[in-house]
Amino acid sequence: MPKSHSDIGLIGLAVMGQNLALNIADHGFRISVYNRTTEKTDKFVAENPRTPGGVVGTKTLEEFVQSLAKPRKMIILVQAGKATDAVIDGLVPLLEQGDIVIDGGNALWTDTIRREKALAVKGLRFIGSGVSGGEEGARFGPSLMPGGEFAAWQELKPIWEAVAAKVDAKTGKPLTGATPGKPVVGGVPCTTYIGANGAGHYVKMIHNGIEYGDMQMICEAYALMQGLLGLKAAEMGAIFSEWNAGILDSFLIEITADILKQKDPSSKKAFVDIVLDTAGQKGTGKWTSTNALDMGVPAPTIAEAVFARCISAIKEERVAASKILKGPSKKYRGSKQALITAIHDALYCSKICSYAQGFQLMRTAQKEYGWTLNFGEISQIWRGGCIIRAAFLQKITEAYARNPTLANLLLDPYFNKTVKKAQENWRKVISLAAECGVAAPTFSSALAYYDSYRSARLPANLLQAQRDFFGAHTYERTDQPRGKFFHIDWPEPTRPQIAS
Ligand code: 2AM
Repeated sequence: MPKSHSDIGLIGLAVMGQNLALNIADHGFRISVYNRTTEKTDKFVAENPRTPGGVVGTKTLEEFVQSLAKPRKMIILVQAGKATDAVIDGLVPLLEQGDIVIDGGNALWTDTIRREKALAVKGLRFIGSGVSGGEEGARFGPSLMPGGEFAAWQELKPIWEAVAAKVDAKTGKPLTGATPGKPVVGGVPCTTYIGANGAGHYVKMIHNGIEYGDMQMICEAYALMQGLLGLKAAEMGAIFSEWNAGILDSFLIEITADILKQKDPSSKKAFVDIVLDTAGQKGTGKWTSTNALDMGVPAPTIAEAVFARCISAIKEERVAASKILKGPSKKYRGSKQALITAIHDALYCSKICSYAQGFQLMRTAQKEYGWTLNFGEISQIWRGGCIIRAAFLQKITEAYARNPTLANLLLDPYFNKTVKKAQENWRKVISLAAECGVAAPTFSSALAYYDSYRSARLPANLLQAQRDFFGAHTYERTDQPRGKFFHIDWPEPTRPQIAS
């Protein structure tokens, strides 16, 4: 017998919304859809007449709400920010106690905290869920990071687990091969309850910050192979393919290999060579870095990745500067293969540091916001569906299984051993980059992070003395317990006498 009401609804039929709606319908759930511009709804419904669950088009929010089974579950997938608030404001008067509103957009986690609170006062439940994986992920299995009331999550869980990406239970490798109407069967779903209120959107933001780091690090490996070895795009494409068969096996390395092998259809040149070197950004990397500064957590590699996009954006200024500012003339004359291997190792070590920073951010945020994050589960749900999916995440999952309260990924025996073994190559690459004038901001910042983190004593003793000198900011002593503060009377600094 056909259902009288839909299992779930979705508002916002842009690319992500359409794909997620079809994914949900493919799993046998009946879904109602609504879009501000009705023509989009009509077109979408007309184009998808036969799905296993069924897609129901609605023309007004009232009709949309009335079409849902109670307690109602509805996903909002509109532009983050004002549009989300506008949709929520439109929905609230139409909803009943216990209904569940799910924001699947890239919301700022503090907005999610605010919205959850405001809706809770009205007896409505709000879930902020990170959705990662782009268009393809939304269609055939994204990584889903839900936060909000636990009981509300349990009601959403069957749908979220069904539509999420799946990985093999033993190897952690993504299960692929889904086609329209035929989703992947079995496997471990890439979703889990993250925590209260804004936890899901916070973790999604960290995912994106890490993604910024991963992308920039790959670009630096490319820049180094090009700058130090003069390799051409296709040759580098082959190298990235090789790397993708090893520990760097990941979605981003795989697409990099494909991009580097791609020819430009009009000029027949290597495609990357005709793409202008200015990168855009939508803000989640910046949010991650701002949050790192706000919480006082060192995440320099992720921030460097954001700054690298910023410096890329000032193209005209760089072109002008390139005619004035000169670098070194030194060229690399050593073994090609040895340097390629060294760049591989530098990339892997830098990646470990970048992830270590992302996880440290989450560790501090959970204290700040009263969440209990499960880092092993978070790394598990990133193994499939999302942009940073990688074999490497299995190593992180294993690290947190060994020690759920691990202070820093670098301290895990596997990562410690890996960096120890590879650091000579890592350092060699960074020295060469400096000597030959190739910018490697995230590689270098990751190494500085590693060297700072492993230092029992940093030069901050001198810094604190400076602060005590000019501002009487006090200092702690190495021969006294922590928390006792001292100040000494400094001599007046000699200032130049101003003639009267
Ligand atoms: P539209 O098709 O009517 O523009 C991405 O922009 C999605 O968000 C689209 O589905 C868009 O609807 C929707 N959207 C943007 N701003 C909105 C708003 N203020 N209210 C409702 N939907 C909005």
